[in-house]
Amino acid sequence: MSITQKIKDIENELSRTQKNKRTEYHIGLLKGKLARYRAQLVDQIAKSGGGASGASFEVAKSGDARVALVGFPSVGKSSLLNLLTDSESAIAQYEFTTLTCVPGFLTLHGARIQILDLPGIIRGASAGKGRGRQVIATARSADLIVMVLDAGGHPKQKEYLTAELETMGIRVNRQKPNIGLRVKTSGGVQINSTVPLTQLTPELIKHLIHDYKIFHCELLFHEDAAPEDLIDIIELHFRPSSRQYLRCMYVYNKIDITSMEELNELAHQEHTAVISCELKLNLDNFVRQLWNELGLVRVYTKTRGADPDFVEGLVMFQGATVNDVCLQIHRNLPSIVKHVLVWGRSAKYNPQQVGLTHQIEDEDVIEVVKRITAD
Ligand SMILES: Nc1nc2c(ncn2[C@@H]2O[C@H](COP(=O)(O)OP(=O)(O)OP(=O)(O)O)[C@@H](O)[C@H]2O)c(=O)[nH]1
Ligand SMILES: [Mg+2]
Repeated sequence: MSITQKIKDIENELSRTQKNKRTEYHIGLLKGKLARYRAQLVDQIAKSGGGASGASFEVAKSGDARVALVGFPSVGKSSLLNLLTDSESAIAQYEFTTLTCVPGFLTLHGARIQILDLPGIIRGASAGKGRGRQVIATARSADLIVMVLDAGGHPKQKEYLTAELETMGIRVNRQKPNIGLRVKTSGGVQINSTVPLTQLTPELIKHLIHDYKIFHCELLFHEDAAPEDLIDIIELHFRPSSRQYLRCMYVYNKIDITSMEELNELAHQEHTAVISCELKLNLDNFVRQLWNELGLVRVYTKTRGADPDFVEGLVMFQGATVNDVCLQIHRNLPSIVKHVLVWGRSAKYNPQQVGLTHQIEDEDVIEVVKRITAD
């Protein structure tokens, strides 16, 4: 039986099994098995060159950030690309108009954002239907996934798409499970937790971990983890690139043909924007939100005694440190930095003298004072 079939069987069994105290253990095992088969599938695809990393669409990463438009056919992905960028991707009423990856650029607050229009995916994409695997493999390379949905579409469209991404190892808007795993050579399986575990029993944990031929390890749970969270941590232990934790923003298009009631409900969901490409409704808001979701920060540099250069700013991701900024200027710069002066949001006072580990914030100005100067 193929892995895809095995996955389908377990999914069916899970949907048939009623959740109660008696079936808890069984469900836990099924979930564990499902997660393992999914991991095997991603692995298999990667090895055959037919997916995961090997066969994403070959579009060079360029610009300060990459956004991938992912969605079912005909939801308006190409229409959105054409409105946001100066690229032209074919638009038509029929499904699967877009057959390859079409890149475009959006310049936002001085940042160059690469936007990828992708072919529509359908349910079963991760199992090899259509170009799904290639699409999802490309989405893995994005800094932000924009899930394009139809405001009047199937109520479960978001859930279905998320499941397809999950199967291919993409976790959206989620942190890596907070579980410590240390594999050892003796001592059996030791389980500790800082919170009560309501979804896992010691017996189930051991069963799941033994399936991976791990017999000695220390596990420390900092969260009330589910079986699939534990599997993620084990998989990450063996293959660090098998899971990707990506940000995702949802955009409901075609609001021109939905009722106010439906619209109101959609608009209040987290990480969500509602638009109409056809009538160009709410696009400004969408772009504003896109900027926030991307989490980019701009940094301006200045030299001693001169005004900051507000034209040529550097664009970094939130969480970047002074060290990252210096590296972007020149890879040898961090080694000759004496200290750095910072003006702006991240500074306690203006200017604040900081070291390389200082985290910068949007629109900070920095002046690098070198240990050895050229002059
Ligand atoms: N009513 C309405 N129609 C829209 C809107 N945006 C796009 N459309 C129409 O929806 C159809 C599909 O649009 P596309 O942009 O080609 O959709 P896509 O998601 O790129 O489709 P595939 O490439 O096939 O996956 C076209 O007929 C568009 O004119 C909208 O806001 N409102
Ligand atoms: Mg298209």
